[in-house]
Amino acid sequence: MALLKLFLGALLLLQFVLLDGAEPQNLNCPAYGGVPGTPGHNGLPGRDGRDGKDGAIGPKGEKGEPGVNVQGTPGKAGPSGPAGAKGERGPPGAGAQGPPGKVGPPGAVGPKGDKGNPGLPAGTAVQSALVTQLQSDVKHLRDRLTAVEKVLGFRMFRKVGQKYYVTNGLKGNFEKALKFCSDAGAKIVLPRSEDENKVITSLQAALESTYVYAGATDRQKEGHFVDMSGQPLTFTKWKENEPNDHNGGEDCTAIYKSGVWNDINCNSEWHVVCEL
Ligand code: MFU
Ligand code: CA
Ligand code: CA
Repeated sequence: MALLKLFLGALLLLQFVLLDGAEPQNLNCPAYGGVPGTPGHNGLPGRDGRDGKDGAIGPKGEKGEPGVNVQGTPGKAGPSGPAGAKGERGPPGAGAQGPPGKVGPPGAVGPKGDKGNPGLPAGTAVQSALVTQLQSDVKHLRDRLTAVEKVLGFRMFRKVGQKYYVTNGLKGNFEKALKFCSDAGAKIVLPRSEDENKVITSLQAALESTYVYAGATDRQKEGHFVDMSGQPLTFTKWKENEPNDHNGGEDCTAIYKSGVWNDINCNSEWHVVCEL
């Protein structure tokens, strides 16, 4: 009897376990689709992309003006030089007793001095550096003023980069051109770039000049044009088929009003332009 009760209890328990885990039964009700919900918000922005590749290297900049603080600080004073030779003996006195003799030569070198004081305090060092800088700035300004004052002595001038091109509208052969420029503390013009070459043509337009002499010759070696220091030319603007040493007698250079160059006879007379 007890065994039957136990069996029935176990059966009941098994039924609960099985029914509990099961899904609710479909009760045959009709199903309707729900109303669509509102769209969700936009997501957060994504992370930054990776860096792009480096761009190409830009063109070279123009040459800068010369610095003003180019002079370094003065060095320490050097040691004193050796004593001079003993002076000649003075003439004897006229009367009974002559005047006292000259002071004798300096004595022998003394013993080594004590160790010097430590360096100046920081504030004074800054002041002394400032004075040095000002001295260098003043020198630079003086040099510039000297150049500008020279330029003002000419009838016409142009500034190009750090150079001044000057002229008095004078004409002469190559030798005369060289002398005129050197007497003025300048050099005969020699354009070193297209920019400089253009500035010459602007002076030529003002002068109504056909040719201006340039400081380049092939007197040393035919066909090999060099500047007045004998250095090869770094910029040229020869006209087509030039230099041609026409008639075997063209060793000087002239800039035509259009800017192109021609080798010409050094004795012909053309406008003179100098550079400072
Ligand atoms: C060209 C030039 C000469 C000269 C002559 C009249 O030669 O190269 O320098 O100007 O003309 C044919
Ligand atoms: Ca020649
Ligand atoms: Ca020629």
